[in-house]
Amino acid sequence: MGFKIKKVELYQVRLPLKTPFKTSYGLLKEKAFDIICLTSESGQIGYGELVTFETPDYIEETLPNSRLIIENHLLPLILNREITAPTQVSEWFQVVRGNYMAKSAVETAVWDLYAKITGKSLATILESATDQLEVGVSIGMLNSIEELVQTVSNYVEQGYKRVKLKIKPGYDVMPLSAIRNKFPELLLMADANSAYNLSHLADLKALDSLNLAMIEQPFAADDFLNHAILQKQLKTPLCLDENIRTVNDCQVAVALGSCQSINLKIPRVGGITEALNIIAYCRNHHLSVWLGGMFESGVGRALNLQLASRTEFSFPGDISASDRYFHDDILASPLLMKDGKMQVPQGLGIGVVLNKSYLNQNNLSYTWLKR
Ligand code: OSB
Ligand code: MG
Repeated sequence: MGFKIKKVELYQVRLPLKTPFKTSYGLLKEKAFDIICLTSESGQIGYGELVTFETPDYIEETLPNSRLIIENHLLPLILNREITAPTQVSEWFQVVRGNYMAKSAVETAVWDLYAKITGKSLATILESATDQLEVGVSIGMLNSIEELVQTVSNYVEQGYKRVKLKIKPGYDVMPLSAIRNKFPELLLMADANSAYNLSHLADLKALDSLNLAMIEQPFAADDFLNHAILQKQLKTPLCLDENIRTVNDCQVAVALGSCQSINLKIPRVGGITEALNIIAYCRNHHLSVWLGGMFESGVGRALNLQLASRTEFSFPGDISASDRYFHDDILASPLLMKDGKMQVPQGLGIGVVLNKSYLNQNNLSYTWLKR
């Protein structure tokens, strides 16, 4: 049974963060993102989130570029074309190089639409194994150690099962030790977002005694070799985030020994199809895989919960409740934590309902193509 996409609409949204988030590369005060709505000839609607940041500081893609790629290069590949399986879409998108987040926004919307047309929950289609998940929280750099330890305490009290701290040279062993001293048993890790190089070897080795679950992305986004050199000198597992866009990147990482774990973000790998390929590869090659985040709104967050409820994901992901980031969300009922767990949406498709009046009041909405 196939279907065709007849109409594409877009909401351009900005949600202020409750507190600014500081990383090794900058300060984020507000998350801009788009919600892409694909309507089938039967009138059903699939949602996808375009998570790309406005500045090319996490990876090279930017929000305005992603919009152009979607409009000029991706939509023409799918509009009015018979779709029988959502995996076809990622195949058609291969003629467009890179631009994984742009591809993911459209591809995930097709998966949602496919699930809705076949009358299923996307959780079921993605082989979800549980309806609730333990999750972690990612914490930006803070000005004082007291504030940091207090922030960690609050999250632990709220039920977060793993804490990730953003680090950079000069902000690493001190804040991490402060957290470790207060919480000797906490599942704790660090994320450098590429802030280090081989000249910082001593700084990185100093983290090895803190019993960290892993160190994420110390070196540059295209650097597999130095990650391998570092991994040989650390007992703490390394995790790659920015490096991993395809299964092939995982193959390189395994061949060289660049990491022991993958932070999998659906948008960073171009969508669900490649995410599933990467999960299978990790399973077969003894790489641990866990689900990362991009400050998603409810649409991307619902999908993250659904994929992360597969059996391969035992390490708590960066899938915090939306009230950890935002005052408002774009869903009729926001995704919140209950008894230390996040519920996996079980309704049709991605299983969430948009708050249309909020979206229409606060944001730009327009129709791209109508045929
Ligand atoms: O490096 O994992 C990262 C957020 C935006 C961009 C990159 C990263 C992050 C996070 C937070 O660490 C993830 C989240 O909680 O959504
Ligand atoms: Mg990261």
